[in-house]
Amino acid sequence: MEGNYFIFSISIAVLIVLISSIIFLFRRKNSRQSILLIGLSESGKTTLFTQLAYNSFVSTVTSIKENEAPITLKNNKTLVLFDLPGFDRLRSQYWEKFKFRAKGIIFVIDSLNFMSNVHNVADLLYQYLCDSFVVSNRIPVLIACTKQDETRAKSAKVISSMLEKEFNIIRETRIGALGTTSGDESSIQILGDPESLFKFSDLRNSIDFADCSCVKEQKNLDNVFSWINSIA
Ligand SMILES: Nc1nc2c(ncn2[C@@H]2O[C@H](COP(=O)(O)OP(=O)(O)OP(=O)(O)O)[C@@H](O)[C@H]2O)c(=O)[nH]1
Ligand SMILES: [Mg+2]
Repeated sequence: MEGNYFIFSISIAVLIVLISSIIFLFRRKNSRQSILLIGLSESGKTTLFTQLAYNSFVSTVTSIKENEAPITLKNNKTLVLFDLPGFDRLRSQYWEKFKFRAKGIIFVIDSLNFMSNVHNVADLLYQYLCDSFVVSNRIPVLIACTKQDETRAKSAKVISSMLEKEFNIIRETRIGALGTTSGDESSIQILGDPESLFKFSDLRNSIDFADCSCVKEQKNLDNVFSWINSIA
C-alpha cells in the first residue's frame, strides 16, 4: 500500500515538473516576438524603423532611447519592432535589456561609409554573433546594407565578402590571444571553423544580407520585408 502511495507521489511530482517545463519553454518562446534593429550610430536604424513601421521618412537625430512599434506581417501575425540606440555609451546597455525579446535581429550597415568604418562594423557584428543568447537560440540575423540609393554605396555582396575577410583577422587576433598568458580563454570566442577561411554560411545561426534604401524616391525595402516574413 505504502509502495503504491510512493509511486503515485513520484508520478505526480514528475508530472508537475513536466508541465512546468512545458509552460516555461512555451512562455520563453512566446516572449521572443520582437525584431531588434541594431548597429553603429548613424547607420540608418531609425530611418529604417520609421519606414518599416509607418511607411514614412523622417529627419532623425541620434537616438538616446529605443523606438517601438508593432508591425503586421503577411500571415496577419504581429511582431514588435525595436530600434535601439547605436550611440557607443548606450548601445550595450540597450542590447542587454532587449536581447531576450529577439525573434530576429537586423544589423544595419551604412553602405555609403562602409569602407571608412569597416573595422568598427566588423568588430561590432562579431560581438553580436558571439553573444551566448544569440548563439544558443540560433537567432536569425539580417545584415541590412542600407543607403543603396547613393551611387558610391557598397553592395551587400561586397560588404559580405569584406566582412568575411575582417572576421578572419579578428579570429586570428583572438586565437593569438589564446596563446598568451593574458588571454582569459573562457571569454575568447572563435566564430566558425578556425581551420578554414571564415564564411557566414558556416555559422549555425542563419545570416542573410540585403541591399536596401529608405529615401523616398528610391525606397527599396522588399528584401527586408521578405526576411521579416520569412522568420515570423
Ligand atoms: N541616402 C540615404 N541616407 C539615409 C538612409 N537611411 C538613413 N539615412 C541617413 O543617415 C543618417 C543617420 O540615420 P539614422 O536613422 O538617424 O541612424 P541611426 O542608426 O538611427 O543612428 P543612432 O540613432 O545614432 O544610432 C540620417 O542623416 C539619415 O537621413 C538611406 O537609405 N539613404
Ligand atoms: Mg537612431
